[in-house]
Amino acid sequence: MNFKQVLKQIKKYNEIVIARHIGGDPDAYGSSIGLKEIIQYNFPNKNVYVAGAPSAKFRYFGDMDRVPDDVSNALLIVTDTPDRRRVDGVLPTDFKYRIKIDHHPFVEKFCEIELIDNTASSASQMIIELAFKCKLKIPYSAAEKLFMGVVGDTGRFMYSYTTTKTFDLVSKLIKNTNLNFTSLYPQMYLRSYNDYKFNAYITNNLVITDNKLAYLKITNDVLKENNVDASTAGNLIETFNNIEEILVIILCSEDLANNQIKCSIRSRGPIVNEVAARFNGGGHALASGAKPKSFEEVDELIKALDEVCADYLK
Ligand SMILES: [Mn+2]
Repeated sequence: MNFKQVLKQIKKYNEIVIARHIGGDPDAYGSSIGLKEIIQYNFPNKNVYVAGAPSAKFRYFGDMDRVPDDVSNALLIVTDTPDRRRVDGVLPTDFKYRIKIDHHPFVEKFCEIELIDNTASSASQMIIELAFKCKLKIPYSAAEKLFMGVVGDTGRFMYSYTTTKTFDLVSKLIKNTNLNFTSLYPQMYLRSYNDYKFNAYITNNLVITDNKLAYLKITNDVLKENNVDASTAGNLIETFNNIEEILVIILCSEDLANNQIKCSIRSRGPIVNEVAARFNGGGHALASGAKPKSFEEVDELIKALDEVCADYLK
């Protein structure tokens, strides 16, 4: 783990592109855009771009950039992404040099420098650490994004990989930038009434097995009837993490546009990312996603998760 090596490469390149994983979440957006703003602020002559698809839900993080066509002399920094195929918007092999900054369990090496800390709560936490260790100034707007990234991945400092280091770094971030962090929560947690109604639909239709696995298969017709998209269920899944009768929950939404079923999985104990990896997915031990191709495969995935729950309960 060497943050100084990262700084050395940042200093070397005039053109820097920062990418994160597809289906960005607050940590993905926060770590990539936060890092961009830090580099831009400390090295105003460099051209720094953030890559990847924009998201209406997370537009408060700011806009994505148009990445130059020719990046053969540019540095790529990928945050919050363990594997090449999940990088959004750019092809790592197009770049001159690659750096990964990530907190997921290791999947594959595709960068010259791989800064991996799977004890870190979030990639945003690692960017805060990078800035402090390398004595880079953190502009206010970057502090906002990095704070929201940490809050997103830790569930407001609730999940188990929230450590004293998380609190130390965040505390220092707030002090150094005089961050008004409570003002950031409304935009993060505001939901539409329609989403709440869909939340009620999920609550009323969940199937719960004897092994405390809850699942719901949501067809495109149901999505249309409820006026939501294939990402909505996944965005609501945290609200089902505190139900006594449920140990693991999987919500599976038909995603016709991409010819797959978008599955989000959350657990309060059983390890779920190994099963997710067998169905075109992965992620954290207790928070994963998968993208099987059909509802037949979804049934296999549900069965495998039910077995994981059964083993856990023994
Ligand atoms: Mn993350």
